[in-house]
Amino acid sequence: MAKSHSRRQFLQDSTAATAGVLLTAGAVRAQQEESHGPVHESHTDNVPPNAHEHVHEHSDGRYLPVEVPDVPKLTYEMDGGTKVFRLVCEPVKRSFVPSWTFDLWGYNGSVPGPTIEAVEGNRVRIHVTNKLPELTSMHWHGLELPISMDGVPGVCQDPILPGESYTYEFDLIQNGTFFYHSHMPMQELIGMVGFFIIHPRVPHDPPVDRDFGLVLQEWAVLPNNTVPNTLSMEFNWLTFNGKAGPDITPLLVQIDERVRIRFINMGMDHHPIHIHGNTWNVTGTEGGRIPPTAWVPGNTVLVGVAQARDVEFVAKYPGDWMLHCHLPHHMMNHMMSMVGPMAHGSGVPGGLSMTSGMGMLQQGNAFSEDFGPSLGRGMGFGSDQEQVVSNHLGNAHDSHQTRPEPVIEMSEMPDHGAMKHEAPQPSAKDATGQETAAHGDHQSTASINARAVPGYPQDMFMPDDQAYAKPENYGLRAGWSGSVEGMTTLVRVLTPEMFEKIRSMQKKERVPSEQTEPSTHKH
Ligand SMILES: [Cu+2]
Repeated sequence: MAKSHSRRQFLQDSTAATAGVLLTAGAVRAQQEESHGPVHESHTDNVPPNAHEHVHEHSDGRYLPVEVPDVPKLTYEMDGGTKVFRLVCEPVKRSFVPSWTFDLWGYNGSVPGPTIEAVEGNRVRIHVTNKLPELTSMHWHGLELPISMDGVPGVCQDPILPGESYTYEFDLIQNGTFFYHSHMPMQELIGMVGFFIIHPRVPHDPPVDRDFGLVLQEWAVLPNNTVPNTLSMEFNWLTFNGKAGPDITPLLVQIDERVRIRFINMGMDHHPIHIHGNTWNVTGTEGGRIPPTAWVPGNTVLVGVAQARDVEFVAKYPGDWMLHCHLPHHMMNHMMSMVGPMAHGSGVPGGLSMTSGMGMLQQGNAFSEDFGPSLGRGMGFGSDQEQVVSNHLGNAHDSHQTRPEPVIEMSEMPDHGAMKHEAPQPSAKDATGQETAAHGDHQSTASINARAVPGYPQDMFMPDDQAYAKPENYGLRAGWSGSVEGMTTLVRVLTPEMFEKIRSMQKKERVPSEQTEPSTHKH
């Protein structure tokens, strides 16, 4: 803490005095390392984090850029005193985790859309081009602007038809965490949202050393589909920045740095975002900065739909701290709603009906006799018909002597592999040379008579560190990936030595990693 404070004090005295603005340690380092001015985005699906860590130099001053892992920044050109941005609405393919690629809609080849950063007092012009097969429009969520710029089709403007463009232009009179999104609700749910960060003209006190952004989204993808079902009210993929754990790039900070994390939520659920081992203050909402006297300490912040929340804390404790939505189902990947035998190792008895898998209505409308009580919120396969099944894997006579024998023996089930354990090779080494956990065979981690215990199985621990080996994950404990799924990532509080080591690994890997993930989008 003392170190951090003195460093900030030093910067305050030496740098900020001349620049007229306070620059933090990270910004100074970035300024030294990276070239100045906007760079053109590559629109790759997996942009290395911090690839855009640089300080813009314009007449409006400098700011510490927000790091939005796995999402590119939107670049701009200057036209006189106006910042000119270009957004293209278009279909996007996005992998939440390797080998699970989905058909979404987003902006400039990215879901969520690229991050807009500007400064309070800026005038911005944003050209929005529609390359979707249907009409759209853009809403600037939380911004105070002329009604003609508010982006609601019909109410304030004509819709932007396929192939057409619309130009928005307005002054930024606020600062804080905002977002942009299509004003078509179903387009919001298929991905069309992005950060709109407005930095204050005078940095907030105390300044932060690291500033991160996470976009919260959720998806319902039926079995054997790649297109999210935007009608669903149940969700089986939960993402930060268009990635699901363990594929979300962790947030890297150094011990004693002051950290801000910004969250925005565009989905159907509210997410209680929780951090382990640290206490933060909620310092901002979608309405901007909260006065320090009204900051609320905590370790869980409820980020409601359409809300933004900023939290800040000093990273005092070294370690890899979980940061996750605490809804249990939001801590898992490709969940399928089902009643009956859960499967570990043998797969799910799928294939009865694709549409029944996530509770799509099949027997009338939402208010019909069948669905009225649940308002159409079906539970999916197996919940709407009586079946003789057991919720445990073993011999039914072991614990449920009055219950009939299950009609389906696990050994007879076809292996669909949907929930199959992906077992890493014992003693395998990942790309960073670390030993990976030898796990995978679930039977080996359960007690001998596990199948006789009603309720078994419940755990979903399926580590596969090798699949997620990258510089940002260097040094994590073997088996880490087993506990980082869904809307879950890590805040890695690192020693300066470890931090610099990972930074240098990132630089070495930047070019190869872009080559191995070819972009399908060329602009
Ligand atoms: Cu959640």
